[in-house]
Amino acid sequence: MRAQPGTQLEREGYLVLPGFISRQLLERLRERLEELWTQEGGHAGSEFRQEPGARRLANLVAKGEVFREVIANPDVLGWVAQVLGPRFKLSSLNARSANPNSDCRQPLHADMGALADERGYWVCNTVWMLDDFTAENGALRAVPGSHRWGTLPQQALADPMAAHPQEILVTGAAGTVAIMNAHLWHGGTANRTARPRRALHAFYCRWDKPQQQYQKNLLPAETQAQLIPALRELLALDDPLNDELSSAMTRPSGFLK
Ligand SMILES: O=C(O)CCC(=O)C(=O)O
Repeated sequence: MRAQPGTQLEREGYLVLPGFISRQLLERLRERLEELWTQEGGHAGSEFRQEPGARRLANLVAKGEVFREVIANPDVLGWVAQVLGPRFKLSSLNARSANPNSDCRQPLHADMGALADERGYWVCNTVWMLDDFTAENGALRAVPGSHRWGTLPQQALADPMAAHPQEILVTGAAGTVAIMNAHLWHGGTANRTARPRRALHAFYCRWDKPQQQYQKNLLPAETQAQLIPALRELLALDDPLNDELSSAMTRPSGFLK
């Protein structure tokens, strides 16, 4: 089922679900991410992208059972289906922590530089807030309705870094999940507090598009062998079309491309 015209997700391009992550899951996610940041050190995020002003981690499906729970959450998958239709797959699972006392912010962008095509929307992100998202600590900014404009910020704006007159901040308490049509113009803002602002990005794409991170290549064979059929399907592990599309991806997508 597609998002119905008139629903907030279709009209504004995002939806905020407060209190979605249980206290126990929140703790497990924070603990595992901090462990990985310590273990990976200067390489953290390098399978995808490293970013000034933020700690990142990539390829998280390969890095713990707890992350496989996240990507397969049935309620989230239901919301994603409202954007992408019934046939979609995981594109990537990354973490991003906006560094304390940093001026760094992101340009407005659509994920993968994606524009909706003749079949409709093809990218949907879900932002799992592991800390409070506030006006001071690097909450996401977004321009409501921009997923329907058929143009990208770098084409339409003189300066995608600048504040947009229609932008809003997507805030929420730790434990909130935001579902976001990823054609929506959005970006991270500066964290002016003394504590990191951590989030997971479980990113999905339509069945006929390449994954941002080719899961079959990135997941160790032993992990793949243990996965239940529903997860294999979500990760497109047995999908020849995905092999063709995703293996042709030569470099990760940047913000503006
Ligand atoms: O973590 C965030 O606030 C959003 C980051 C984002 O939009 C991105 O990295 O593409």
